Amino acid sequence: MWTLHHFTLCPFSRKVRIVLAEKGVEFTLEEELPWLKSDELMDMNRAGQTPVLSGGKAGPIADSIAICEYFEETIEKAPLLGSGAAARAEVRRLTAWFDQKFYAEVVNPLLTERMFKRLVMRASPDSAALRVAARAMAVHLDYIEYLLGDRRWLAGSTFSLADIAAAAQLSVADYLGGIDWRGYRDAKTWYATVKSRRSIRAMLPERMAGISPPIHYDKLDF
Ligand SMILES: N[C@@H](CCC(=O)N[C@@H](CS)C(=O)NCC(=O)O)C(=O)O
Repeated sequence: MWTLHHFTLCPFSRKVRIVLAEKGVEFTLEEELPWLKSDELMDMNRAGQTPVLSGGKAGPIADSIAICEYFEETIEKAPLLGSGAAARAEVRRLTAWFDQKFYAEVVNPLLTERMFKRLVMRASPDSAALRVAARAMAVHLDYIEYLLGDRRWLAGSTFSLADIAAAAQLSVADYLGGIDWRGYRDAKTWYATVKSRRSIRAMLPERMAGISPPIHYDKLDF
């Protein structure tokens, strides 16, 4: 049985959890606080980051992209990269967009200001940094609306890893109170549809001790 070493508010851990659930892979969860750099985490991943998957034939596998691609290559069920080179390129482009750009501009600042400073540093959030993240969030929501203008899913006509990467990042931003959905009808409808998938819905009741999400966070109709 696989074990996923994850952190509840790590969007990369969430992405892997959703992929494993979509593909029907059984796993247990082991919580890591990545800033503590436990010996166990460092032994499995010299980068000292979550997620890491251990216990299977190939474990440990570190890095969410390596883990997702491993299962895409080994399990045929629920293909997540699309068919054809051009479709796969678009899925990979948008997955990287959310993993890198959205994380750097929105989720990482929110995690720093609203989670790390509060729980670890016992410091107040920097309101200027939160305003910059809120402006970036609005730009990203506009971009999601633009993509959905002529697509059913973010990367095209089928549900893909791009939707999962985006939903994983957005779910953490939403937990941290970083999303004002008003005015983003298409993005909201898409997120409500994604949220209602069993693979994502199962994660939403979880809470991080010391930080409560807004009331709408786990509501499918929000
Ligand atoms: N590229 C990595 C990024 C993983 C990552 O940044 N994880 C964060 C938690 S969300 C972490 O462990 N941060 C601690 C650190 O970088 O030292 C992946 O896709 O798995």
